[in-house]
Parts: sequence; C-alpha cells; structure tokens
Amino acid sequence: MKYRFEIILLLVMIFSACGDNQNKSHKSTESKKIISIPQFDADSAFQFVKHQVDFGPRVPNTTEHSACAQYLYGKLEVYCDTAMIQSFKTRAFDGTILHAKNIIGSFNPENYNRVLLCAHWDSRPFADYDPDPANHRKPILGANDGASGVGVLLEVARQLQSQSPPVGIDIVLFDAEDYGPPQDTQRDTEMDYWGLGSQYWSANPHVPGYFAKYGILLDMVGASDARFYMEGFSLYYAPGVLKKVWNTAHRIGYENYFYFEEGGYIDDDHKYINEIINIPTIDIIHMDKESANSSFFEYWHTVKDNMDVIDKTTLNVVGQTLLTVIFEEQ
Ligand code: AHN
Ligand code: ZN
Repeated sequence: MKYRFEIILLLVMIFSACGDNQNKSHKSTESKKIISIPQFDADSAFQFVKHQVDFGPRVPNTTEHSACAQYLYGKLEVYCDTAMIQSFKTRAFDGTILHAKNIIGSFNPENYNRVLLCAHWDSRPFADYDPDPANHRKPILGANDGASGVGVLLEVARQLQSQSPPVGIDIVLFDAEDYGPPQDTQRDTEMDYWGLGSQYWSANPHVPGYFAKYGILLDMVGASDARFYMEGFSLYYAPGVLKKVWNTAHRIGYENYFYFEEGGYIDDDHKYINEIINIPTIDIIHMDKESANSSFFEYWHTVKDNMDVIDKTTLNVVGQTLLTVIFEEQ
C-alpha cells in the first residue's frame, strides 16, 4: 500500500485534466460555432451526369425516360431520408398527353426550416437550335441542359447522407421542362408550355401546404467556362438569396464563374415556383451574352449537348457553392 497516495494523486490529475479539456472545448464551441462543410466530389457528379446521358434522350413518353426515372428515384431513395415519385399527366403545346414524373428526395422532413434545391431531368425532344436543319426534329442528349444540374444534386444528396444538413432539404427533379414548342413553328411564342413539371409541382406540392424559405434552381451548370449572371426573375423575386449565393461563391474563390452583372429574364422553372407557390427561388443558369442566337451556352438545344461539353471543374464550382450555402444555414 506504499503507492496508494501516489495512485490517488495520479487519478485526481487525470480526472481534472479531462474536466479541463471538456470545459475548454465547450467554451470554444459556444463562442464560435465550428462548421465543417463536406467536400463535393466532381468525379462522382460527373458519373451521375454520364449515367443519365447513357440512357439516351430522356423525352417524356419514351422507354429511355421511364428507365432514367427509375434510376433517379433509386438514387434519391438510397441517399435521402424520404423519396417519392410524383406522377402526373400534362398536355404539351401540340396536344400530346405527357406521362410525367417529378422525382423528390428530402432530408430532415420534420424540420420546418427548409431549403429547396431543383433541376429538370427531362431532355428536349427537338434540337431546334442545331446549325443543321435536318436535326431540328431530333431529340437531344441534354448532358448540360438537364443532366448536369441533376448530377450536381445527386452528389449533394450523397454528401448529405453522410453529413446531415442543419436545415431540412428538398431535392425536386422536375420533368417536362423542355417540351416547349420548337422555335420555327407558329407556336414558339406560347411560353407556358415550358416548365410543365414545375408548374404542376408548384400547384400541387408533394407535401400539402409545403413551404421552403428559399429555393435554388440549377440549369446548365456543367459546361467549361460557364458564366452565371444575375438572372432577372431571380433578382426580382429573391434578391437576398441571389446575393447570398453569389457572395458565398466569391468568398470560396469562384468569382470567375459568378458575375454580379444582370443577365436578362429567363422563363425557367423558378419563375413558376416564385409565381405559383411563392417560394423565393433563384436560377443558376449558364448564359452567354456573346452568343449569336440563343443567349445560352454554345450547344444549347443542339445535338452537340453531349458528354464532351461536361467539365468537372464547373460541376465542382456549383456543387461546392451549394454545400457551403446549405451548411452555413442556421
Ligand atoms: C426558354 O428560353 C424558352 N426557356 C429557357 C428554359 C430552358 C430550356 N432551360 C433549359 N432549356
Ligand atoms: Zn433546354
């Protein structure tokens, strides 16, 4: 029993040291909350884009479209807390009844503080901006126009599976966005035949009385040297959200992608979300002010919108910006 005193002293020292550590770490988390932000994986996002494109054009009422819907639902079902398919019928500009599916995945479904993330997953039935008129009635692969935004959101979902976000998140993949009338027909001024999936969801949200404090739409977020300007409806309906996202992008080093310059009004899915369900929603969309015809990225609505245009750097810029915005939410 010679060492009893020494042993007790040692134990007291160990315990008091532990107590000290606990106090210190407690204090530091109270004064400044340390947030860890997951690292977006652009290789993984690229594979998600490629997998969609490998189905072929994802035009409503085709088998390729059905197969891709099952793939996307399967991914959201694995990564999210809850997932569902919202099936609906909608009438296209030419009277065709489209069998459409919005695909939805949610994190923390019980949290009232929610953020909406969205993109369209269908691809356009008409390459009506192709330089070769012989392609004007061919469907497009929509690697950038469609699959890129969805690819980024699938990778965000995969990250949120391993690190739960501080807010509720709803990922909504809209169908039938790109079935608007071809530009060389009498009907090309009928604007409301675009964004049919977002119009349906905004009038019939997947949760009755659904609300999110804001929304972010991704459209054409995968091409190299993409430029994201301040889109008109975003600036009109959700200026605070737009500034928050653009400032975040600049802070983490992406000022060569996000421009504090106005880019014009685009009739995209966010317009319907803002106007029908009144969730302030911005559009991160690749515009090209120098473009001769379309005002969008070079291969917009052409048969060249394939995997060759997809750049991992751009996917990373958008994905890491989204993850930063999400994890800095209170
Ligand atoms: C129009 O310019 C009519 N719509 C833009 C929305 C869109 C189409 N985004 C991708 N494809
Ligand atoms: Zn399109």
